[in-house]
Amino acid sequence: MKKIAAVRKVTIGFLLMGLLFLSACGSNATQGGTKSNNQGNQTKVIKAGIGLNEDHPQGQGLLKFKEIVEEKSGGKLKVQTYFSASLGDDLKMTEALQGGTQEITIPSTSPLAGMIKEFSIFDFPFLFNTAEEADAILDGSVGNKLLKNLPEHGLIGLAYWENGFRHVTNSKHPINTAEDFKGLKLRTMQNKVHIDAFKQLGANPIPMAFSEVFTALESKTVDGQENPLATIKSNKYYEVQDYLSLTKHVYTPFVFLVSKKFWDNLSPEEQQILKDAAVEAGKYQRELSREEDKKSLEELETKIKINEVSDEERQKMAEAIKPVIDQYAKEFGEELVNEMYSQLEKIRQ
Ligand code: KDG
Repeated sequence: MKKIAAVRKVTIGFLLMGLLFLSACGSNATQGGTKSNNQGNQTKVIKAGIGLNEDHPQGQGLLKFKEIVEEKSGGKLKVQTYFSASLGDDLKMTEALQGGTQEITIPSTSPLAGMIKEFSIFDFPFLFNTAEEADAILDGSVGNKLLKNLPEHGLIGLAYWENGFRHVTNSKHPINTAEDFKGLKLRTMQNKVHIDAFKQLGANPIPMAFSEVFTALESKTVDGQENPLATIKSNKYYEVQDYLSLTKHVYTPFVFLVSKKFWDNLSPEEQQILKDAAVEAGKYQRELSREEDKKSLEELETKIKINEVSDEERQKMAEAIKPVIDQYAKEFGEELVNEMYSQLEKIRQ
């Protein structure tokens, strides 16, 4: 009898301790983005993950976003930042937003074309001559039309940031002409316009996620890759590549995404804070990206053999790829594509 009473006492003791522990945790737990302190003041925690490093303009832009949001919300919105694909690559993080297990990511539009094919109109090689042209199209009717397609995919698009103009690195030979692409095993983003464009130039495109690129170059699974200068520098591709050819063959935007599941639970004031911060930090990020593009070129000149590609040869590459663009323009919708081209024509007048 005494023994049973003793066991009962111990069990009740453990149960009480367990409950006490849970309630203690409860007051500081991160539950679906919301945390409350002992005074019951609600703080919403925002998990924001990106693929590039903290030192990259994408990382610095995210830190600027965090600063603005926490300042404007008086600390009621807290941004937890995750860099270098620590939460996974663009597609994995985008799916996490759709599932509501992550709140923010800023992927390149190219991998998203698998979900919203029209995003790939920005992947047409040699489309933009300057970053300012890209800003005008992205921040204009064309860019906004594409953002409006996102909610049906469980995503909210707040702004476009800059990944930048892409150039080719490889371990075989400098690329001066379209001919020089022949037989090169080139890593591309998971984007069919990029894949078909490089195939059209005679290269052997191998799509893979961003975080796999360095190892693929180092192990010579691929001969080369293409990215903006800031990424080639930040991810130290010069350690495993010999040639950098300034092809400037395509411009890649980033799109600032929020989980619709999270967004729909925010107040209009909180939504406005995130929207304004994404746009303001985006302006800062674009400026930083353009400065970093110049600085990276200077720095890379001491680390890898660089060659310019003449406009004449870039023109020949563009002509060789044109059949691919014409084919995809039909698929993505000629009305939207023509709206983009006519706006570009106006800008260039
Ligand atoms: O989030 C970062 C990636 O979107 C970006 O680096 C993608 O340019 C990219 C690439 O080559 O995958």
